[in-house]
Amino acid sequence: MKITDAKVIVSSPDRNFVTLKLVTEDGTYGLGDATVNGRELAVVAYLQEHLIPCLIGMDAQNIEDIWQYFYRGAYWRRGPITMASIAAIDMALWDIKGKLANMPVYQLLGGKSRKAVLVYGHANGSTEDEVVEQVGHYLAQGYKAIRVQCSVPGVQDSYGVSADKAFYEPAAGALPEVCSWNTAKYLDFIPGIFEKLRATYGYDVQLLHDVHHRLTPNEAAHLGKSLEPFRLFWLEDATPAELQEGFRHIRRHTTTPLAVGEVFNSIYDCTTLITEQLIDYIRTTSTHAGGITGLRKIAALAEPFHVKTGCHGPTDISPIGMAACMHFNLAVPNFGIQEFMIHTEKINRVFPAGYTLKDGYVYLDDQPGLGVDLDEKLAGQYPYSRKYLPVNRLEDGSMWNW
Ligand code: EZ4
Ligand code: CO
Repeated sequence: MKITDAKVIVSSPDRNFVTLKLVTEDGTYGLGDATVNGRELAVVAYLQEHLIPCLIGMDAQNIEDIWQYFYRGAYWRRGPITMASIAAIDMALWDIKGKLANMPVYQLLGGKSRKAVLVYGHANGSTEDEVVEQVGHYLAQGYKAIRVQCSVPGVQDSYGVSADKAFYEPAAGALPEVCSWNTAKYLDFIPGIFEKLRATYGYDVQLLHDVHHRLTPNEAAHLGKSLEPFRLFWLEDATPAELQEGFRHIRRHTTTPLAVGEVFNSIYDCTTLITEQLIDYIRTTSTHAGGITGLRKIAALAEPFHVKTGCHGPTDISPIGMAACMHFNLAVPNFGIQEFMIHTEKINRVFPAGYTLKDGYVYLDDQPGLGVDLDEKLAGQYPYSRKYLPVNRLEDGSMWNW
């Protein structure tokens, strides 16, 4: 079943998305997500100039071989741009295989290991009271797990807090917004938020928090300890993880569960973290870590080491990337949780998707393939516009991690 056509579609229905469409000789098509927030056109060039010329004429049925061809065959391996490009091809090929087999992709991955996918929502607020109210709002909608972010008094533009409560989107502007950071103020403030939340709502709801790479391992260890009484589901990205060994120190000092890996793009980014059992959840996601094939390799490594999956799922993952995660989540044995952000109506019209949220779980319908389409005509009405993620500086002006 030869691949006869490949097209990269860039559109911006409320935010930028890069979508790959592969067509086979019998007219079957598959869709893949290649969106790298703030660096979109680098992936477009990589796909158009370097991968698509090799892809035309290949047998769409050989998913693993095509994955290996673009991974091993690149000479310059790994990296977010390469792996997002491979991810889009991989997703489109799983979509095609599902359509050819007349089965949803999760069936091809071994079938359902659970009835539905547990997801977490995002409560954020500028004050403690607002956060408490927002958590209540998510509980009322049936969410079982909620990530909580709050503005830190004295810190301008704290991560994860936005005016639009349903749709958090950090990418904006003609140039990167400059945020500020103060570790001492943050460490002082955050445990009180969780104390208040437990006092208000008890321990039945799962609470999560994202540090967004802002602490050193020692500071992270301290925060993990101070949060222990409030029994978080996880503490995310406590420190940057280019140095995987950095997590040894955090792990030794706290029982707060640790999650990391949304910016990872390959299994080699997490071998030490997984095999030394330094984390509890691995956050690699389909769009950024080589598609469903990449995720399966990482999850298989993680399974014997008691590490569960917790795929990244912000608004910059398109409904196609989200569906790829959902099929994987339904089938993978060591599933933990899935991050889930509601896309806007406009996005959902461009990408009509076959998954639905109900009472804190996402259900997949039984459409063949990934179950997401792309309205190309509508997508064409929303042209790309350059957007950047923010950057972060300390109060003395030093660059810090956003
Ligand atoms: O900052 O997706 O857990 N979620 C996150 C996200 C990321 C954005 C970056 O593109 O950390 O909000
Ligand atoms: Co995160």
